[in-house]
Amino acid sequence: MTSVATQAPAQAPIMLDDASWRIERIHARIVDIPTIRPHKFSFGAISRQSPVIVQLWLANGACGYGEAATIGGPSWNEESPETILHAIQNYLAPAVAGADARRFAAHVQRFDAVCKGNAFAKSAVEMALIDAVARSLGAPAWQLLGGKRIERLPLAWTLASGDSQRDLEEAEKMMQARRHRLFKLKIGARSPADDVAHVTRIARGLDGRASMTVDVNQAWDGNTARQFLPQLVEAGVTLIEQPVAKWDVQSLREAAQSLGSAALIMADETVCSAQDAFMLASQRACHVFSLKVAKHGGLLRTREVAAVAQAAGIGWYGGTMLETSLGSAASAHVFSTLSDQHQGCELFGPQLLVDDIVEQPMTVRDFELELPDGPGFGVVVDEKRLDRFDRARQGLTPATVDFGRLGAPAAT
Ligand code: MUC
Ligand code: MG
Repeated sequence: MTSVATQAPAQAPIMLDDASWRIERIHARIVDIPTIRPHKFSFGAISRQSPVIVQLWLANGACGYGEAATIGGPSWNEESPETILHAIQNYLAPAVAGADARRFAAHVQRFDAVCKGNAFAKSAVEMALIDAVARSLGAPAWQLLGGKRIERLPLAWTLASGDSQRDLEEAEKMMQARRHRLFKLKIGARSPADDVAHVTRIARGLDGRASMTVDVNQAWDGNTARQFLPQLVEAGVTLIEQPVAKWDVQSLREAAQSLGSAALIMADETVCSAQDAFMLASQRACHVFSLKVAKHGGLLRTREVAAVAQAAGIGWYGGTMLETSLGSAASAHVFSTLSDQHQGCELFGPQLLVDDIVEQPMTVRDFELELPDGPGFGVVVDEKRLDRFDRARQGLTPATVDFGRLGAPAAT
């Protein structure tokens, strides 16, 4: 069935009677968009992203959009495009159908009552609610999120082709184009010694013209971290993301305490809820939180985690789950309302995909992302491109993750 979304015109009439804010319809779909090259993590490689795109219509005619992207099916965390779609269609959408869209906090609470976990799925519906209400008001979403404080953020690019020379050529291109001079290297798939050699090669090629961080995506145990983190710092790495398993808070804390001022330790997979944030802060287990709208369960929950960080003197970093410009713009709106104790952001997902689903992506100028205005998230979804990548229309199979490094999954 073709769902023709009618996006409210920029200057939608502000309907004041309550009935006009009623949630009339919610539609969700998986879209499969190839990446421009393989993107390799410690847990496997991807060659496409499969975000779930939510459309939500209000009685006043406004249509809002939300997105939840995860990586490599359920190999980054427990959620996958298929579970996200299932949770939205069968539990989250029915939980708010017919309700007043403006009651965001009440809906987030309702989501938790009907559905434990599934933060990625919840974030997509909450995002669409906020977009629809903001569009109805003809306002930028940041006005509903506390107000804009930051206009632009340094924008990181992730080097993850799996080949040092190719990574260096990519970095060179990005610096020439004045798009990126902050590079995040994915490591953890090679042996630690080979990873240190790779990082050293990249550092030599960048030759002080750019900053370098790494993301180990949980691949090292405490002993490996103890032995090899100093070598990464020696090679010029200034921030290390999730070096150990998300549950291994003691090793994370030890790394943060031992590296002192030489480099920052950032939690990613460990910090999902505000309670996780409080636990990490009370144990002084890291210096920075990677904020991601998907893993916190929405824009409001992202602000909760950021508030714990600010109270504890912990910095924040605008993380991504490699969303299209829709989810990236939504993240940019909430990041724009936060404190200036940040390490930049990595909302580069749209450039990793062969195509986007919006008419006009956000602007990148002089190595920084310009945080967008509205109405809504400030991007206009292109229905034709959305349909082109719609899995239901293409019959595409879910993205596969190359388990080369991890050994083929046991035959079932
Ligand atoms: C992650 O773990 O940080 C962010 C950038 C990237 O390349 O992967 C994501 C996920
Ligand atoms: Mg990470």
